[in-house]
Parts: sequence; structure tokens; C-alpha cells
Amino acid sequence: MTTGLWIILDHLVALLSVAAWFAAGVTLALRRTRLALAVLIAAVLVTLVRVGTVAVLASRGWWFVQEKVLLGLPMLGAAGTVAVLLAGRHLLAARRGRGDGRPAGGVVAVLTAAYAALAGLVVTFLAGYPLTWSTALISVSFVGAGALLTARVVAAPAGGTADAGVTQPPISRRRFIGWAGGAVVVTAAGAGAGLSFLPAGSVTLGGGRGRSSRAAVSVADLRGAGSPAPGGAVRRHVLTAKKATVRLPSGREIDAWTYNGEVPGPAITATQGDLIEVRLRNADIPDGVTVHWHGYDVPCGEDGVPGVTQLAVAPGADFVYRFRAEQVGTYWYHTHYASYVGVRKGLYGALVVTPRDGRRAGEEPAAEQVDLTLPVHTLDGTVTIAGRDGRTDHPAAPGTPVRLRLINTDSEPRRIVLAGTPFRVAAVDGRDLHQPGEVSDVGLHLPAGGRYDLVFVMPDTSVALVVDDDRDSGLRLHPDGDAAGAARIEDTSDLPELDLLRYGAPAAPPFDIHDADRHFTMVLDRGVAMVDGRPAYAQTVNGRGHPAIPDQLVAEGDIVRFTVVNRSLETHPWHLHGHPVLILSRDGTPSTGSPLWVDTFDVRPGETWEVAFRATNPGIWMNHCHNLPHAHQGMMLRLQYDGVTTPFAGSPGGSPGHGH
Ligand SMILES: [Cu+2]
Repeated sequence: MTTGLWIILDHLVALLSVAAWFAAGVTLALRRTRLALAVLIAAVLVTLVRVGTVAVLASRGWWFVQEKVLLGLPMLGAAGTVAVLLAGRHLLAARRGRGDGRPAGGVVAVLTAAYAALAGLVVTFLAGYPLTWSTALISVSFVGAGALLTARVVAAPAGGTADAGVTQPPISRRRFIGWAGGAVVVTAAGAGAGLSFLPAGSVTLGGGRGRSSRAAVSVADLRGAGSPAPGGAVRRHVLTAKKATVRLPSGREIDAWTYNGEVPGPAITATQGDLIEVRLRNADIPDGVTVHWHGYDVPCGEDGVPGVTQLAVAPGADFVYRFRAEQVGTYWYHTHYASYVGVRKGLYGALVVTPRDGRRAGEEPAAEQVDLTLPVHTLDGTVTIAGRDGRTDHPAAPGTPVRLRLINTDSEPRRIVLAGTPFRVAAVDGRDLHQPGEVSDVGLHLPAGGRYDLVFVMPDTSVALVVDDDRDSGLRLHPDGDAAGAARIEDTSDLPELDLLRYGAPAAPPFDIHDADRHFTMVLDRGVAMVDGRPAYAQTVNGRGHPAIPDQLVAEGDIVRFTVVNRSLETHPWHLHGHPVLILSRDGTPSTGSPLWVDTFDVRPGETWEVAFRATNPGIWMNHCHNLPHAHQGMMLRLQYDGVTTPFAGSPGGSPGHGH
């Protein structure tokens, strides 16, 4: 069973234990002796089952259980033991016909166990990992307050029935206990609340050195080359961000935010070594736009992150991006200002760089004869794949080499099936795989932001690209160019998923992955946290939301390792700017296929990924979830090189994923 399923099961058992302890307390208070005994036994059994589910989760990783092991279960264990001792003895006696009164102490103890069970569950959902003193103090005071209030109510002399099993202390002593207990509870709660306002350190070191005294470099000075490589051309583009009405392939018109009035924006293509120069103008996008080159390891000053590498480009303003096209492959660009709105509305486009090998400047690539760039994007509630011309049917003569460049520009993963031909996954996130084998009848899981290049030789029958197993959508290639003669596609939903960690042939890593200079752990979850100065039910990293998550400090040349853990029930496509990361393992199982260099990897519920990279691109880089609403809800931090500063922080350019 996957860790994700164990997390769900553990939540259910925890909920059941809350219900059982409350039921035991209530039935006991109502003097339903036989029922109370049965429910109490059930509560104890469910609690023991819970110990089991927590133990299983603990074996999957300490991150999944820390607050349960250190706080939730001990609170429940202590309160539950007292409850069993006080109430159990009484109930057994009552069963034998000796006394049937209401055991005040027992009721209070059983309900206190219920509060403890509830507090543990709430801590898991609202605070998570890591457990803090603040959370512990507030939880314990909550349980204490519950116990005191319950004692007041239960022990109130209303009705005046003397309890057969428990002797009540004199009124004055009870008052004293009440006052003293109240004081402790209030003090603990106050201390816990106060501690929660303590700011985190501004930076984490990951076990490496702290900041040095080296001279500061501003990201504003970390700009791209001004000229192409020898023999390269200059590729000039103007991207004008503006609102426009766009006609979808379906014929419907939508109000979009566009680059140059088109969705997707113009495809930017180059041959390796060319200079890409893009002038971004903002016509009328409120607040601002930028262009971020997703997966393209540009110098930091070209990275397009408002508030970090530049100011957002306000309506009427412009900004010029200039960098050499040194990486070959399939990439994309998109706004990074309030991107959870902007990208969804259409501010994105493809970036494709082809190898130069032997070709002259300006000469178009002659590689595959059918080479389609296919951004997959949800517009007007429909997943579109056709690109700008809206065509979903393409001719391809039998024997023609075909390359399909899939780009997931949405915030959710997509399932891709290529039906009708064996194929290879030639590249992932723009980087070629090592000896990718031919596969067929498999599904591909394409993370948000990710890219796959699929290559095959066109057979003499139709080929279909199916997205999310919707056989009526997607793309078709026809050998005779005739769509009508194509065969009906079989159901693709049963096809197994291709595991890219076991695909292709291994190769020696370019650095010693066991010798990291820094190791950062990011535990992803939901919880109550401050996001942009406001409390929110946030998407958190180590219990905090942007910008209160400490920066990760690295030094140029460091080998950096990330452990990314997903405690939540949602998928988080993790995306580091400026560097591809090498996948080391998933859930402790090493990657055994081709070295997998990616800029976005999907961490699904319960998963733990280990990745590594070499810090060779100085700057201040965003490190975030590429489910863009998640980033907006706090799941975003910065990787900062020692000695690099930004003049744009806190400026009207806004924070990287936010804005109104
Ligand atoms: Cu996410």
C-alpha cells in the first residue's frame, strides 16, 4: 500500500478514535453502563489500531508522524490510560451490580481523552511538520481547558446525586484546583500563541557554511550574453502582453491575457548558439507581467521573477531579455507575476532550441520532418493540445520521423497516451535521455510545467495522442492525410504508467551524489500559516508559507541535495529555477534508468524524492510548487547564492507569485 493511502487510512482511524472517545464519555455521563463499557473498549482498540497505522507511517519517514509520535499519541495515551483506570473500574463494578452512579472523575477523564484525540487530529491538519513548542503548548492547554471545563460541568452539584464510585474532594479544594489549573492553561496557551509569532531564521544552510564576506553581486548585473556564439544568429522578438478575445478551436471565444493577442504566445525557436532577444511590453495587463524561461538556465537577471530578478513590467513599461540559446530542447515561457492567474489566462508560449550540428546560421533544422510543439492547456474548461492553429489532424507520410513536443502548461498533471505506434521518450524537460527504449501501450504522467519529446517513425496507419484518456480529444496523425479513414481508438485508461525512473540506460553521474555540500529537506503540506503577511490555510513548506520560509543558502560550486516529502493529499510539481536537478530516488528506491535531469518533478501524496544538482548558476532562484495556485497559497521559497543580492525585494514589483 502506498504511503499516500496509509496517510488517508491514518486520518480515518484518527477520526474514528475521536468519535469513539467522545461516544464513551457521553454514554458514561448518561449512565448507559453496558454501552459505555463497550464503547470504551472500542475506543481503546481503535487507539491501538492507530498506534499501528502511525508505526507503519513512521517506517515510511519520520516526517509523516513526528507530531503524532511526540504529541498526539502521548497526550491520548496519558489521558486514555487515566480514563481506563478511572472509568473502567467503575464500569466493571457496575456490571457486577455494584453501584451505577455517574463516576464524575471517569467522565472527565474519558472526555479529556477525547479532547486529546481531537487535538492530535487538529494538529496534524493545521500544523503538521515540524512540531513546534508553540503547537505543543497550545494543544496541551486546549486539552487542559477542556478537562477543567468538563470537571466544572460534571462535578456541579446539580441534582446532588452522590457518586457511588468516586469521592469528591471538598468544594474549597476543587476551587483551588480549578483556579490553579486555569492559570496553567492560560499561561501555556499564551506562551504557545506568543511563540507562534517568532519569525523563522531568514536563511537555512543545509549543513553548509554560512554567509561569507565576499563582495556582493546584484542579480541586476547577472545578465545574459550580448551576442550569439560564433556563427549564431540573433532571434529578435517583441512580446506585447495584452488582453484579447481569442477564438478557441471549438469556436468559442474567451477573454484571454495574451502575448501578441495569441494563446499560446508566439513560439520562440532558435538554433543552439543563437542569441534570443525578447522585448516584453505590457499594453494593459493590470499590475504587471514578466517572462520566465521555464527550465532554461538563463543568467539570473533574465529569469523574469518580479521582486527578485526584476520589477514587474507595469502597463506601458517594457523590459528586454537577452540570452544565448545554449540548451537544446523543448522549454516554455510564461509570466511569473500573479502567475496563477496570468498563465491560466494565456500568458505562456513555447521555447524550442534545436541542435546546430553542422548547420549554418539561420538555417532551419532538418531533423524530423514532422516536428510538432504541443502545449497542453486548459482553456474555457477544455484541455487543448492543438496549439495556435487549432489543428488536431495532421498528415504524416509513412516512414516519416516524427517528434511530438508535449508541454504541460497547466497546474495539474496530465496523462498522455500515444496509441497506434511504438515510440521513445527521447527527452524529458528538454534534456535527452540516455538510450531510451521503444515502448508501446503505456501511459505517461506529465507533471505540471514538464515536457516530453516523443519520437517515432510514422507507421502506415493512424496515430493518436490521447490526453487524460479522453478518446475524443487530443491529436491525430494520418498516413494518407485523411482523417475519415482512421480507426477508432481503444480505451486507454487501463494502460500501465511508464516509470521514467526505470526507463533508458544508466550512465555515470557527473558528480558524486553521495558527497553533497548541502542537504535541504522540504516537507510539503497544508496548514495554518502566514502567507504574504496574512494568516491562511496555506500550502506550506516545513510548516511555513511564502515569504516566511527561510531562504536556502548555497555557495557556487556546491553539490546540493534536496529531500522533498509530500505529507499532503495533493500532488506537488516541484520546480527549481535556474538548474536542472538529477533524480536520485523516489521513496528510497534509486533511479535505475537513464539519468533523469528535470526542472519539474511530481511529488505525489506520501512520496519522498531525493534529487541533487550542482550550484553553477549564481543568483537568487525561486524554488516552488508549479501548481501555480499552490505557489500563490504559500508553497514557494528562494535558493540564494552566497554573495548575491537583489535590489528588487519589497518593491512595487510585487512578490513572485502574487499580486491582485
Ligand atoms: Cu503544490
